[in-house]
This record gives sequence, structure tokens and C-alpha cells, in this order.
Amino acid sequence: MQEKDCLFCRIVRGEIPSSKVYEDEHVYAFLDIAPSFYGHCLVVPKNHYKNILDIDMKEICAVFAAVQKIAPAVMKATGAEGFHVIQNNNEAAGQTVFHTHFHIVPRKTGDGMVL
Ligand code: DGP
Repeated sequence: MQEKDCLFCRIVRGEIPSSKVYEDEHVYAFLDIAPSFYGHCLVVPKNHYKNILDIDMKEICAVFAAVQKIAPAVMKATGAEGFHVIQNNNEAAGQTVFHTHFHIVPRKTGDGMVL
């Protein structure tokens, strides 16, 4: 189930434009609007869940399966040699969009970035 006014629900529905990198029955992935590194993307369940504690088990498996497909493709496309998977829950931990999501942040040796 989706929410009418949720930003990521609206992106999934195509009401707000995004740069799609992957889509399947349960999952939508797109480039982050404020990338920490070139190729930074977000992987979200199509249904609305506030955080990782709310998400249906079948759907979190689908999200993780998508992360396993997307991360190597992002590394290949960007020339990265590694990547972070980051997932924030609740405002105190830095969550700003309350539709659960996983960040895939590609990294290169010596890129100097500190997350
Ligand atoms: P978090 O802080 O973990 O809740 O991450 C939210 C991310 O969502 C943040 O890295 C920026 C990204 N973001 C926010 N608004 C938009 C948007 O309208 N489009 C896209 N593509 N990303 C967005």
C-alpha cells in the first residue's frame, strides 16, 4: 500500500521525476538527488513502510535481492571498486524521508570521502 503524499511513493508512481536505475514487482531504485558520490542511488520498496522495522519480510527480501543486483551494476557503470549500503531509521539516526530505503554509495580507493 502506498501513501498519497509520501515523496518516495510519489516517485514510485511517477508523479515526481526520477532517474530510474532498476524496477521490479516490489522494488524501485533511482539516483539520489544529493549524491554523496557519483552513482549514489536509493533502493525502495514500492509499498510504503516508514522504516526497516515496519517492512514486510517478503518485501525486504526483494529489496535486498535488488541491492545485490544493483550494486555490481553501479560499480561497473561508475568504475567504483566498493560500495556502502546505508539505511537510516528515524530522525535521530538521520532519516529524512520516512519511506524506508537503502542507499548504495559507490566508492573508489583513495576517493577521500568520509561518511
Ligand atoms: P535519508 O537521509 O536516509 O532519509 O535519505 C534520504 C535521501 O533522499 C537523501 O540522500 C536525499 C534523497 N532525496 C530527497 N528528496 C529526493 C528527491 O526528490 N529525489 C531524489 N532522487 N532523491 C531525493
